[in-house]
Amino acid sequence: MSTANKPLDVAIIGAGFAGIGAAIRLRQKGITDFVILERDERVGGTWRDNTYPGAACDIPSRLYSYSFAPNPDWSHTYSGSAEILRYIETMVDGFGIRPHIRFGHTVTGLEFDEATGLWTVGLADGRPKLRARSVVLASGPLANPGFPNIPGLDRYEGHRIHSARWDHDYDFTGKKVAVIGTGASAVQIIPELVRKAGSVKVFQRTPGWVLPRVNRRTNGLTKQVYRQVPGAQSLAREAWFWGHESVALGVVWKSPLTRVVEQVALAHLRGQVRDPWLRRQLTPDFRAGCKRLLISNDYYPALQAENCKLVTWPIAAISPQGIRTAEGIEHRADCIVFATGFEISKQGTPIPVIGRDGRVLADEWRGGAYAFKSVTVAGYPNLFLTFGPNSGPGHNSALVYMEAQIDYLTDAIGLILDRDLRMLEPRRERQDRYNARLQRRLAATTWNSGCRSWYLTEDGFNATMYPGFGTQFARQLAGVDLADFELTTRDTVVIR
Ligand code: N01
Repeated sequence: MSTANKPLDVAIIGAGFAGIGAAIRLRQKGITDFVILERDERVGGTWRDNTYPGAACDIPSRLYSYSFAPNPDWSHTYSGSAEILRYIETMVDGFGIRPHIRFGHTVTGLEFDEATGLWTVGLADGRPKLRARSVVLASGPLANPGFPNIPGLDRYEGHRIHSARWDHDYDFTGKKVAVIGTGASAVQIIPELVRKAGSVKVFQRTPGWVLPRVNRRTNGLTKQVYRQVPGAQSLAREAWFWGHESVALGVVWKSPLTRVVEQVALAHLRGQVRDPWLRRQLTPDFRAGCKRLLISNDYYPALQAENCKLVTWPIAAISPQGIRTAEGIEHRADCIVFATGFEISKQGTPIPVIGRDGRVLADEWRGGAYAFKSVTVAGYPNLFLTFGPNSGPGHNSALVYMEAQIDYLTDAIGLILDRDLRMLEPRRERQDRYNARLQRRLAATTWNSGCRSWYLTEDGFNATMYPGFGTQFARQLAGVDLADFELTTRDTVVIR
């Protein structure tokens, strides 16, 4: 591995699912001169950070994993966060990735030097800068907890916990707990809290569409089949993939099938909630799919437990003792759980990125982020994004999308090294054409149908989701099309 002085072939930022996956694919291509820079002391990203009670994936594990690292031992259809973290750690050791990881290395910024074709990677805590021919920015969109902008937040004297930084030492027994938020994290946390706490008040701003979840334990015989029958795991994965792919028609696009999804969710609500007033409070007023669909069998029952209460009055302020709602009631709470999502940089970059000619990516993305096929950006050669702009699925596994991005970017990195390129950069006109088409297609999707969600900027620009099938997303990334790129060799020859 290189020293700080000798440029690396690749610097990967982040040891979450994406960074680890990219590292595995690089090694499989014979590229070994790379490091993974990880700010924490452990791998796992989202699955290291989200350890709240009930944390689990709402996509089946067989599909929420890499096809190149199948796991016959998933315990359930939908696995919990600890099991997913174990899966990531097993990959790290099984594929020999651990020696590449530099823990406790926080990246502070990236700057490209056109003369040498190298990125300089700034590091916190006085560590010397690194240089690398290519950078994979795999820091993840859901890395930093987001707290709401509610007056009085700083004056609260009780205990506060964010879903993505759970405090396992806090004893909820007998406590008055307030939960702010009713998104994907909240619906997993609330049933667990209701079991432990004295009382739970759930502060809902917008009710979501909730679909039933059928979670089965995988028995020994099935695991045996997965282990011993060639192709059994990939067949099961394919079945899950196509099952999810088929719901795109109702979840991604506004179509008659969206009504079918809504009817299934309403039947679930009617089946689980008897009280018509509560049902009304829990009925969404936006199209299914617009916000992330929630998958839960125990959320509605938890809300109806004796010690739980749904509060739908808007929050006016947080007081030293609890939460004050708009009608003037103060709800005292020993602890506030913020299930309020993440700080997401759709109009900026997680760290400063300076490209060719001193351009600043955050400035270019001020109106909303964009890229070429979500992975590369004109003006920023040899930089590769995972979970970049418009790479999110609404109906299928993020890991399928991630794998497509990783294969694409590792092919491109292979090209840079094989041809000894100084710069590989997407052509701006191709990038513009790609995004113009993408935004036209987004207009017909459920996400752009008029609800507030973390997918959109304040102005309603969708820089997050990919408007299509997973198959289309993967196909557009199947192999690097050289016609999309400007390649510059070391002696400044531009290959057109
Ligand atoms: O966050 P969210 P999350 N006053 O942003 C509410 C992934 N994930 O952590 O809807 C009152 O979805 C906000 O209300 P509203 C998944 O991609 C995956 O739950 O904006 N309420 C909302 O209810 C997901 O999409 C899994 O009106 C306020 C909640 O806080 C993403 O993570 C599991 C408020 C935030 O919901 C984020 O999910 C969990 C305020 N001022 C998460 N501000 C899997 O299973 C915010 N809220 C894979």
